Amino acid sequence: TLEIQRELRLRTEVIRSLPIRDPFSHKGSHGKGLLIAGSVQMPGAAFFSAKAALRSGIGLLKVSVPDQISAIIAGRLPETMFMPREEMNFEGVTGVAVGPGLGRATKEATLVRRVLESCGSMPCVIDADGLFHLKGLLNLLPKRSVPAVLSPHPGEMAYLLETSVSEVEQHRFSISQAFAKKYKVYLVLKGKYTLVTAPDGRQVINPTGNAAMAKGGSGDVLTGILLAFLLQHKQIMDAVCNAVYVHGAVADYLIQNGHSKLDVLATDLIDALPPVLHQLY
Ligand code: NPW
Ligand code: AMP
Ligand code: MG
Repeated sequence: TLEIQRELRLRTEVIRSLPIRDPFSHKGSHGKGLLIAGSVQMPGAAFFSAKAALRSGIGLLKVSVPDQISAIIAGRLPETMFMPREEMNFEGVTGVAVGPGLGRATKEATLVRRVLESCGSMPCVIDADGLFHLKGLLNLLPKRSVPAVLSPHPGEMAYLLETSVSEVEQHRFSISQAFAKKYKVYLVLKGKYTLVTAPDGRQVINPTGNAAMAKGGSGDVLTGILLAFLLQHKQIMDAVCNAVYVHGAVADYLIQNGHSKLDVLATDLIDALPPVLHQLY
């Protein structure tokens, strides 16, 4: 029998399940994240994900970017540490995000493969160009002991499934459910009313967010929030649903507080995390 369990993420549930910072905690208690992102063409994407992760409570963050852009990011975000691409390893890392601004050169596919094979027992987020490289590596997903989190927009979902965007949009629920179950992943199908599906098929619809987010960089911000939240929540489903909720709530907050839907930048989403999180705590 096909039992459909579908619900709307409620603000009360977000408030109930957001992580409580132990008064005796230290930076190591809140996750040691590794972000594999960015390229010479897209340093911004790495910056957006990194800053969003730091603004979302992550304890320590290392960023693996090409050497040519590390100074740009360090200059604007000195809280980050760096791991050169050639020396990439997962020592002391407790969670990984891969993909934003990575580019589609074939050598970057190795990075995604290494995350899937070496980090099977820690949370990981695969987004953007990470999803592009994942296409030939899908068979590695079900082998992981901790399911991966994938955050495609409909274009990326269509690419992974070799179908059209309109097909994805028309069958968001069934397509998401089949994919999450088949590959044992948490699937975040983005867009208005982003749909989160757990590996068991359970589905949660996100009520926050607006068309101000329809601009380059918005998704990269979500990747950072996802990484930070995965390292601080007990349940993966709560981490993912809360990240998506907060990401949209930030855009809603901005258009209620001095912004129009035209002018919101990815940077603004990150800068509005503090007041939005303040309201939820
Ligand atoms: P279109 O454009 O409407 O014809 P890509 P990307 C479709 C980085 N970024 N619903 C779209 O269709 C990212 O992190 C860096 C339906 C097109 O076919 C990635 O690494 C930035 N369809 C990289 O750029 C800021 C949709 O999918 C295709 C859709 C590429 O990511 C920008 C586009 O997808 C960006 O974040 C939707 N909601 N969205 C930076 N400043 O460094 C898209 N499509 O080719 O994967 O392009 O999403 O921009
Ligand atoms: P990406 O395409 O990866 O940059 O991701 C775009 C982000 O903005 C996702 O989180 C989408 O859910 C969100 N977004 C884009 N357009 C809209 C919209 N019209 N309404 C609500 N959220 C949107
Ligand atoms: Mg994206």
